[in-house]
Amino acid sequence: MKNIVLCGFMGCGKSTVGRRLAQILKMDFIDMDQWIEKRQGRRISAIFAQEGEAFFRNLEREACRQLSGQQGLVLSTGGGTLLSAENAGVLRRTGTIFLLDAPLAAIRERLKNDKSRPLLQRPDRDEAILRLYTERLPLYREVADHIVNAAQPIGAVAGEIAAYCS
Ligand code: SKM
Repeated sequence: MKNIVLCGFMGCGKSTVGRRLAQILKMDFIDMDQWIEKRQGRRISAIFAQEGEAFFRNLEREACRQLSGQQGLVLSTGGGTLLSAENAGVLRRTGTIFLLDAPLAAIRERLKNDKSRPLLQRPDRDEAILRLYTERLPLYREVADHIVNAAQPIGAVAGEIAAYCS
């Protein structure tokens, strides 16, 4: 079976849905942010602070190359991974891309107490979420093979993707 690649904005549920989906389909689950953190031995927030965003994007590009070489994966990507046409092309070679399309209000709610996102650690956090969401949504939609309504409960989102894949 092709890899299942989950894409979408921070807080849309990629990691939680991915873990559930992998259980349902008996596939391996990899969270790309965690995969990068493990190999780097530091948190993404530290990578951003110590090396800058461009360095992180290179790590992401390398992760896409390596992980697209594996099979049978449910892969939850970082919120910015699939904004790169190169990354999308690499991951699509061996995978199908699903966008978890969550409404802005749900995203705001899920990100409310989340301090782990370097792009949102700023005084105008609310405006930053709105700006990034508005900029990114059309790009996510363009790159996705399928769009799933992520406002549903986790089990329903995972079930919908599993049904596409079986
Ligand atoms: O990959 C991390 C990182 O914080 C960047 C990011 C983004 O650009 O939306 C989302 C996170 O998953």
